[in-house]
Amino acid sequence: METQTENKKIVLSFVQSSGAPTIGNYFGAFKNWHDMAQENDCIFGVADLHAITVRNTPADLRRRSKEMYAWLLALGLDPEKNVIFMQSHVQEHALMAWILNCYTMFGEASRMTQFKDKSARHADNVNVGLFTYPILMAADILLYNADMVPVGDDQKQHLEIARDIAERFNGIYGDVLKVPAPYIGKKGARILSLQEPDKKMSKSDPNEKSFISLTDPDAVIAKKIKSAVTDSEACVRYGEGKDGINNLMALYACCTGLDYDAIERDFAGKGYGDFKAAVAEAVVAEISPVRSEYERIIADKAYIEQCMADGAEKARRIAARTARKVMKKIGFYQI
Ligand code: AQP
Repeated sequence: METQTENKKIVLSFVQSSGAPTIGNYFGAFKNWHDMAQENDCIFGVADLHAITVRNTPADLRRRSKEMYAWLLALGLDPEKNVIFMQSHVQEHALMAWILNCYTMFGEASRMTQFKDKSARHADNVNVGLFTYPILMAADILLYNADMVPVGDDQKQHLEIARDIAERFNGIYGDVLKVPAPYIGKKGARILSLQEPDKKMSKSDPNEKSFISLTDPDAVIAKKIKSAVTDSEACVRYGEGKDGINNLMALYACCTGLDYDAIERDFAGKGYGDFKAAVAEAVVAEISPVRSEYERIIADKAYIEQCMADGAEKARRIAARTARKVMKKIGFYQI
């Protein structure tokens, strides 16, 4: 996809290679990506540069990055039609991030809630990369002239700062960067932790019972859902003070397409045990075909690496053009 196809929007989204994807990633992002890829020009990236804001062993980072790339292929995203690439294979991301650092105010970066959450969780490693993460994300988005960026609710603030940075840059240099719009899917926008349902589900949560990973075997999924925190009312209904049940209802709705009224009707008079069993069955039915496809793809290293090389080449062409334009506008000496 060298240039934008007529009338199609450029849709861009990334996922960090910080662990196996969770059903939060799947419902909040991947399913929307799959739907959007049918009608738009899509660019999907594995954000391995973002993944080093927390410590990884080199072998783990390499493995996780390849695995996350394979998950994107397993979702059915077509590497010929879309650009699917590894962020670190395109050096313009780091270049553009540095440039945009200089157009971002310290105060606005300080307001990012994810920085506050993550620095509390990784108190022994509050590095500057964790702080400037949203600026690298702005670079990811702005390099590709994205019209739309489908993200989960948790990333909305980062998208807003990307828009602010683009507008500031354009205010100085003219209409250089495209200001992207967020796209937050209605269902699955925020899947919460199974153990602390006032927090979002995260793949790097140290408590493994808090998330369902797409690699979890069926029995583990059922066990994790069975031990999900609920409340003492024993009534399947969506309401205030029922974060745990609300979350399970959201998951069930994502899998079955039912709305909350229909779920309440179906489970009227039934206890949480029955409901949790139904949620587990629905989640397993939803993700097991993707997992089988992933297992097929991950065994084919040559295919994965060929897709990565093709994706990087396509991404580099677009990113290099934007970076050149930006550098020229700023006044870097060009030869
Ligand atoms: N719990 C969630 N509910 C809905 N959407 C979610 N996303 C992540 N968690 C949820 C969406 O998935 C996309 C890719 O996310 P990411 O991996 O790049 O970053 P993240 O938001 O930081 O995800 P994690 O799982 O919490 O990663 P770690 O633990 O490494 O920080 C994004 O569109 C995100 O909105």
